[in-house]
Amino acid sequence: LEDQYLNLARFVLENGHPKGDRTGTGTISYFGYQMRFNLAEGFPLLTTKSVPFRLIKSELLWFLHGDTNIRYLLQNNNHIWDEWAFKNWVESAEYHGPDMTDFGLRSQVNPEFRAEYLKQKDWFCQQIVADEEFAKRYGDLGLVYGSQWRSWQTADGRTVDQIQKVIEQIKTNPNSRRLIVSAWNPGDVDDVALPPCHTLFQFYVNDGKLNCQLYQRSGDIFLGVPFNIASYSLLTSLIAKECDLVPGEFIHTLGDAHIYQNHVAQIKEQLTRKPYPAPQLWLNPAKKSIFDYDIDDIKVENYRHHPRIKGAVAV
Ligand code: THF
Repeated sequence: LEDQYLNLARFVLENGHPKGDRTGTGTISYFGYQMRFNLAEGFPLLTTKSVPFRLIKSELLWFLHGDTNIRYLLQNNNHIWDEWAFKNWVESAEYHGPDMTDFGLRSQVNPEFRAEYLKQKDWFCQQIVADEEFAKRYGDLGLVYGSQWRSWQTADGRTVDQIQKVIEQIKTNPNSRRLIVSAWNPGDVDDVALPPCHTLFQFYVNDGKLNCQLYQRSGDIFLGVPFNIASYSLLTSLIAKECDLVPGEFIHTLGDAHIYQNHVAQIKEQLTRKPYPAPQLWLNPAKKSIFDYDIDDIKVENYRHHPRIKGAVAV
């Protein structure tokens, strides 16, 4: 199971080329790659480093609730989307703290700046949790996954709940070739902080199994992709359960598959490690609708893993 990921990392290290990027960090990049994870073999949470599954669950539940405000994430001690909201705050007229221009890159090269940045971001996060009004103004990431999945805005002013609709279609018309959810809205992408990386996914029902393929336009192989694999495998399992199907394959297709230059040492270290058997996913049998799950209704069991490997997130 995990070999699919390790082969990707090895392949991009060997065959990728240096490529500049929006964040200024620099990457090794390869265009077009596909992995297949058979979910019958176990749950594809990587074991060659510790991957914090609690962050994956709370992020997915956040998407599924249609929520786009990082307040819910912070209440669950999940900080993976902080930078994007923090950017809104420091660029606003209300912010009077130290200059935070280009904080992503500067915090990686300048330890003094990093300390100040972390202090400001800490204060910001506390404020989001403590003050609902502040959270409304600065915690919202706008038209990100939650909103595109659950309330896609149409030209004539309606909204479409793509998740609800695709589940209904899987139940009533499983042979459909239109079992698609799109997060990429060309009318919006110029107005959002971070246009969706997981652009589009499609389901396919065969032999009582639910398969899912994701097209991801851009994949951060060291930090993001392990999250994305687990997140979509979880989503597939949740929807399969609601539709009385078993999870089949998760097929992960990547566009720009890249390893950030400041993750190369980490990924090489990871490639020296031998995978453990994959863990299993546990879903509370009392829950049926995908919209009813709480954090504690979802668990991984028998998760044996190598130690954590740290890497900085490019902003
Ligand atoms: N930006 C970049 N540069 N890479 C991404 O993968 C990415 N995401 C989301 C939005 N912007 C992105 C956020 N997803 C981590 C993991 C996933 C993220 C963002 C950050 C991360 O830092 N993971 C750490 C653990 C962090 C912790 O414990 O708090 C790790 O070691 O895995 C694409 O989805």
